[in-house]
Amino acid sequence: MHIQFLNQQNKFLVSEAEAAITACLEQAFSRSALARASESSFTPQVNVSFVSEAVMRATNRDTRDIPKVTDVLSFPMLEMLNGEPVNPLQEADFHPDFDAYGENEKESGEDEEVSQDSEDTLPLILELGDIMICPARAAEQAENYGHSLLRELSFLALHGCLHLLGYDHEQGDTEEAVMFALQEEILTECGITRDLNDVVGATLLEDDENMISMATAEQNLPENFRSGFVAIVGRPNSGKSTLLNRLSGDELAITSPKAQTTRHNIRTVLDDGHSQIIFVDTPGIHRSHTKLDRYMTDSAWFALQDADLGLLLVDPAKGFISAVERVCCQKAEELGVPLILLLTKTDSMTKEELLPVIQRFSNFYAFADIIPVSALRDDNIDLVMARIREILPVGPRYYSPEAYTDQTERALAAEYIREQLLRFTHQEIPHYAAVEIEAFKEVFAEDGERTLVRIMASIITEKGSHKGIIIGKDGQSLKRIGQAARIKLETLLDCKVYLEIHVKVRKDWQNQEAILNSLGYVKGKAGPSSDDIL
Ligand SMILES: Nc1nc2c(ncn2[C@@H]2O[C@H](COP(=O)(O)OP(=O)(O)OP(=O)(O)O)[C@@H](O)[C@H]2O)c(=O)[nH]1
Ligand SMILES: [Mg+2]
Repeated sequence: MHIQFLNQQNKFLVSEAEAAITACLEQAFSRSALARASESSFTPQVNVSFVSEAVMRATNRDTRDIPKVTDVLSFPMLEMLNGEPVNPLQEADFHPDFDAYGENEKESGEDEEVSQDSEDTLPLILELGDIMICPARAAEQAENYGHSLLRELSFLALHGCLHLLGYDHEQGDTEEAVMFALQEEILTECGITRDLNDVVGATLLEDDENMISMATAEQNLPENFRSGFVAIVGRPNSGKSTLLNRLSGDELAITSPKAQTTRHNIRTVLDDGHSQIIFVDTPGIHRSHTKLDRYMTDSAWFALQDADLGLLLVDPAKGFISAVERVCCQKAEELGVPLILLLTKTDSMTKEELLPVIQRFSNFYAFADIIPVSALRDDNIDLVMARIREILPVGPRYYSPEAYTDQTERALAAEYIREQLLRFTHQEIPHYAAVEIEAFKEVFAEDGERTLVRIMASIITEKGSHKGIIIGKDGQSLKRIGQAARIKLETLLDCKVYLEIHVKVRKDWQNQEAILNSLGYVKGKAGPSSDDIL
């Protein structure tokens, strides 16, 4: 069995527990029907990652709508029931073991690309899925139960693995009895009993320097590698999404001169080999009138709660310190999250106009820094990046270095259509509208290249009169929206796009839980994005 361990937290050194976890997972697999099938034909693989409380809370929220830290989560790759695959395994369930190829190559000293022939001869891997464990939570539980952390970590990994193999205690009393008996049996067989105290299992790294060097060494990172979440918060229209786009160098978030453009959190990862920064653009914080408003403002608070650093964006033309800024500072102080104040859109202000605003804010709160910026003119953006890198804690990566964003093409398609709605209809219309992607069908050429995407979308609006305005005389307005969105989508998707848009009236949809959920605005969840960063 292949078990890939990935340590993405820095509170505990967990490598001590790897041997015990490996033994438990191998035992669990050996009792499944798959084990008999695997003899000599494939190797099962499980990925075990250890994550911080913040990442566990965010993942639990994004995948199960529970915004709380939990001990273990599992993400199966196969549909299984009590150790047996529900459907016969298919070719697509396997992939070649490229690591084995690398080893062979190293041995033979050759340095050529993998050819089709050698791929065919590589041993096969069957991915069973991922297990995510929070050692900080495991440590609390181990203390409460009075047993070693090794026992707790092994138990959690085994519990997660049995879920991957199709055991589910939540299905009923019988299923629970079967799964729990199996857990106990395997732990005993592996000698990981409750009274086992010789091996602790994981070391709490209290000494800062020790902690950092050990955690970064596990990921082979350069010394002083820094990482963390940076929440971009502020009032609507303060320039948050424009800044995110400038930082990511892409158009991940739509922007507009109208307030409340962004409706869900958008994450992007910037990794330069010396630091990994996860930026989170958030909806503008505003007074809630509807369930959608509440969802939007909650999303911003969630981001700040999970952040290592907050960027509070303020358009200095407003001049005064608003209630939103006051609450942001108060929350950041309570959470112990440092805040950098960014005074935005400085291209449209003089220095003389800016100075009293800087003075007012610096008297008001102990910001980690106050930086005037212009995303439009690229003023001081490098300085912002440098300050973020200085302030973020030293620590290992949260995501793989290739990770980029949590926005799926489907979610971006909906946003690009909404952007044109914001552009082509007047003030209140887009505010009362949403876009739902009903179908997203890709067409591929024989060589595997994507040649076409057919998108069917609906604009949902509150009133019949709004529908009439969106469609326009002889359908002209809807046509303009569709054309402009299609051109941008073709650039994003890098192929031809057929876009069909319908307009539907759903009275009071902004207060209807079912509609909000189908649009991805799920209570307690941070947005209609993929479960993970892609
Ligand atoms: N002149 C100028 N305008 C800017 C700058 N940054 C943003 N804007 C404009 O400000 C408006 C609002 O920008 P957004 O980035 O959508 O603001 P936001 O804070 O994300 O707004 P919400 O999503 O509604 O909370 C847009 O018209 C932007 O073009 C800047 O540096 N200079
Ligand atoms: Mg925005």
